[in-house]
Amino acid sequence: MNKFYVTTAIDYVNATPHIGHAYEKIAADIVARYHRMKGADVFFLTGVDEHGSKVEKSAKDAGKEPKEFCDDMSSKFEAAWKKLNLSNDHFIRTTDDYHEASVQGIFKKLLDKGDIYKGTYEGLYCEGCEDFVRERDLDENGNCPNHMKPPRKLEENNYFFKLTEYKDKLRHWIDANPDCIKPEGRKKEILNQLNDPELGDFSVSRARHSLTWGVPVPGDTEQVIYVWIDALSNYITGIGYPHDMEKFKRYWPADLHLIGKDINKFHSIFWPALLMAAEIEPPRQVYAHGFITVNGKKLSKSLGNVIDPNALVDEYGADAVRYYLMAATPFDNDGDFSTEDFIKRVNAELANNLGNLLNRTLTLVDRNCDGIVPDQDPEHILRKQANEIHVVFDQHMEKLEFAKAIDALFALVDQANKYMNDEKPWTLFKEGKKKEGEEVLFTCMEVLRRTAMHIYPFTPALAQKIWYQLGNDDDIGVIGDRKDDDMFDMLKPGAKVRNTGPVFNRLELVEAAG
Ligand code: ME8
Repeated sequence: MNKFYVTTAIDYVNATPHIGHAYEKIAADIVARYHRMKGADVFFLTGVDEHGSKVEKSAKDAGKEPKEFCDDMSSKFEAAWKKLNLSNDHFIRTTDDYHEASVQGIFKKLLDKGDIYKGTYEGLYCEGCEDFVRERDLDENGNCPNHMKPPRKLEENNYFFKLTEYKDKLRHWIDANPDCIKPEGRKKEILNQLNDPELGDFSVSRARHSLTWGVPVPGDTEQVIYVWIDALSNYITGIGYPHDMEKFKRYWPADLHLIGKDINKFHSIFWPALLMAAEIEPPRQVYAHGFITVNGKKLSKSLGNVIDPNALVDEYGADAVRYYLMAATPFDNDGDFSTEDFIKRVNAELANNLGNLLNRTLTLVDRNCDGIVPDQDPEHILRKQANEIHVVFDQHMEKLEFAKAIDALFALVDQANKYMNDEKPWTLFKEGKKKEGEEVLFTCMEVLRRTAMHIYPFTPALAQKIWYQLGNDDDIGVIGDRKDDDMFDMLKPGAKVRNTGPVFNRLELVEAAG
């Protein structure tokens, strides 16, 4: 059996989850559900990043001890992801004991090997990035362009990682594995950075006097492990490194690290280099997605445009939010969120095009076929189109072109609606052409069945409702347990359909939620 290991970035818990965080987690869930349906042994990991100066400061501002603050914030992330119907196999917290112990073990291994050494660092540190920044990258006001805040000067004795030893190896890894960094533009960005002579060894610890909230460096009470080393390690500690090596070997290397474009360097340079140093295979693919914006602007507290995914789900439901975020934005680029467009699109596609096709079809089956799936399976052109869509859909899904996959699927739904309008099965039945009428209904039901299977990773609850209404019984199980092999010829003549009302209720705009 194939395995598929997919991860997300782990979010800083300095603030509550926003729609950008949700976007990435939903994408990973879609990938996980898609591969489970393909029959793979999937492991889907997500979680939270709890250490570092940013979180330490937020805890202080909230008047709480860091651990207490993290407990509270982490539970908010976990609850938000449950609400969005994420099917993660584990939720990792970087304050988990097994994780901290493993991070110390990795650090010690590299220290013993000489890949980590002691030195002095002097530079500008941006708390927002949790990274050193270069003077020439600051804006005209001396601010970090990502966080619009000035970095602070830092001079410390730190431990360093010998990145310079690994630059050639990284280039070789990228050359030998053309898909290891995606999209292509992000790969170019990494190659440029690797060719920059200024990219040298980087600091992997902080002096305890400047940061206390972190994993202690083993054997040095004065130093704390740099938050990025701690955070990146989650991808291996979360599947058992080194406490459950059987599980680790089952899933590593990661098939897909899903991350945002702002943290590509950490994942496509630092992380594979650290793994090489630790003699662990690098991941198969790092995919750096675009950002969700609102009115073309970055989500930011000061602009007051941060959208809470919980409020959206409460008002409109998880399926609608999942669907819209993936359908309306190109995954490899930035995409804008607008509540008006969200409502319009979801109503048009899920309620009208898809929901109405099901409703019309089942009403006609009730009226003309005693509510029984007819025993008519014509080799209609739509079936051929559905087969083609199956291939196109898969091609897009493999490349994480979610919006294109959805477009392909809805082209088929549109075809089925048109076919129903053209063929007018209600007239065929009236004219006594029962066989012809049944053929039209069977074909539409077949399209609906396939659509339900394809759309399942995006809108699992909606897909299950369609599945159930089409007359699938418990012996067939829930739709997510279906495997890709079942994609063909599964409609069961003789099954009783369940026309129990709209599978997707039209949304009405609620001002407060958006
Ligand atoms: O970077 N649209 O955490 P984070 C889409 N802890 N994605 C967005 C986004 C937006 N508007 N804003 C943020 C960190 N993200 C580290 C990661 S991983 C070992 C450590 C994405 O809370 C962002 O790009 O700042 C990242 O992938 C994730 O949300 C967490 O961001």
